[in-house]
Amino acid sequence: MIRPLFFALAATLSLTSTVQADPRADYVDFCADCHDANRLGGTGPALIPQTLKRMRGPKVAAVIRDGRVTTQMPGFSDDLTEDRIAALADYLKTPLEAVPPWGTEQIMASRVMDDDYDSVDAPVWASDPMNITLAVETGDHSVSVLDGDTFEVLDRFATPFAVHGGPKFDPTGRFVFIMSRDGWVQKYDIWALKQVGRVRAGLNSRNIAMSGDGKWLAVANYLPNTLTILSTEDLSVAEVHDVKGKDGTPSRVSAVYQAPPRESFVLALKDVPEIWEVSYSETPNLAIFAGGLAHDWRIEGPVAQDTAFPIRKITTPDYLDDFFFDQSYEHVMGASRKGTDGLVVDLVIGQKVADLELAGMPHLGSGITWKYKDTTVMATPHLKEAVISVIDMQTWETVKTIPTEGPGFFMRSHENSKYVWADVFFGPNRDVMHIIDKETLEIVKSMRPVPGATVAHVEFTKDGSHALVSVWEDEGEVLIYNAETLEIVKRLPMRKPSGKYNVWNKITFSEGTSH
Ligand code: DHE
Repeated sequence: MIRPLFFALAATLSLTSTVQADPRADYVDFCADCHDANRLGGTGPALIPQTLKRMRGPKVAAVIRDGRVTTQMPGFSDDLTEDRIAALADYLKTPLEAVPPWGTEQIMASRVMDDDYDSVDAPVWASDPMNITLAVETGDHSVSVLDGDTFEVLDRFATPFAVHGGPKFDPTGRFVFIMSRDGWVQKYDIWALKQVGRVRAGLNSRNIAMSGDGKWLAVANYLPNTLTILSTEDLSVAEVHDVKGKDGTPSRVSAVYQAPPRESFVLALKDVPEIWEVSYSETPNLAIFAGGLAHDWRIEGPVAQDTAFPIRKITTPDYLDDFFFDQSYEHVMGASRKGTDGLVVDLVIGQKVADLELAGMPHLGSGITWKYKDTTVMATPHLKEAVISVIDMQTWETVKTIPTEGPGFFMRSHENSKYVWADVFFGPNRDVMHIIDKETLEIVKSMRPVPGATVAHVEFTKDGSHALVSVWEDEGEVLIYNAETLEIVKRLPMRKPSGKYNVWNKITFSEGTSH
């Protein structure tokens, strides 16, 4: 990074002087070049509390002082005193005084389509296209494209900074869309092994959802309080909805999910006790939202069929942050903000139909289902309690609460596997992976593949024969297990690998994976 001489001189002099810390000035001198004058990100990520809150304790100050290895972020310990570093770190954690407009015009201006991208007629590789698996590596913000049979790495490409949530495949499994917390959406062509383009759909975003017909991508935003709907074809903006509850209260969007049989997106809202359903049907059929609820519909934006996304707002008895759907997508399970219980809303009638016993802050987004006796059960880990809840999806009763060696984040299984894999993400036993028998609901094995290292998040191959487990460390790896014998058959070195996503399991909505 080249800094004008007078800045360097001024900074060096101030090390020994008694100059009062002025974090705003230090931001302009040392950070703005890469992170933008408004702190919303440039070549470096956004430096706002919404992004930085994940870096707990003194970590922000440590990055300013020491930099980040293998990135372009230098350390500033030669330029700034400890006091000034601490003041700058505090400044970055204060909310922006004003959020700049980020509507259609700004989003479209951010869009970059790659000049060197050429479409191909067939994959440029010979692997099974349905068994491709992506591994997100958060250590250096990249994705590895794996052949699901040989586990050969076909490509490794750069993503935007800090990817969150599952990448979403189009229904053919050829294109994948990846979102970062700074609101960037990347389109990548798996056949061509090339990025197609990127667009910044929000300033701080949560996750994305693909419409069942593959035409639209919905982006849930915290900043601004909007839902952005993009065309999957060219990442152009179809609509940007201001998100305001029935009484006009603006709200952040906690998450957006697709409900393919309903031809809609379903939104969890952070600041109003409502569930929203946004139709992407070309002929929105109000009859499917039976029960005289047509008055809940509101057409916003242009009325033309191909650009209007009608919204239905359902009032809920509580704020719901996180969702899980049954396979029919009629019922949505929601976790209450208090983290003490949950409820079930029937989307057809727009009403709560059951309460759920869910203490310990369930992470419903990573819940899974399987056939159990004569019913279907759903299981979810809890972020604040060392248990897994197993719930009957017909009666909504808790079938079993399975004690674990610590709170977990992710769970996975596969139709062809008799086991559920559940990590222990928090606490001293975060190196443990539990194996649960789907019939007995007992933990049958607790594995510690790399003692002391966090192991988390599992994905299966298309046929369920192998399970891929992340060793979630800077110099980490993805361990390939034989899913039957539970033996490791291969190890792939990776940089802090997080989620893995198999094309087939995702596009067929396998019951063993999150949707
Ligand atoms: Fe996630 C998925 C919410 C923190 C890694 N996370 C999701 C989803 C939601 C969610 C709603 C499902 C959306 C989807 O995939 O489309 N996550 C939240 C939070 O509210 C929480 C607790 C706090 C926050 O700051 O956002 C949170 N999540 C984290 C992390 O700290 C993790 C471990 C590391 C990171 O990268 O930020 C993390 N979340 C993930 C991953 C998925 C995810 C890897 C996708 C899982 C999958 O298999 O689909």
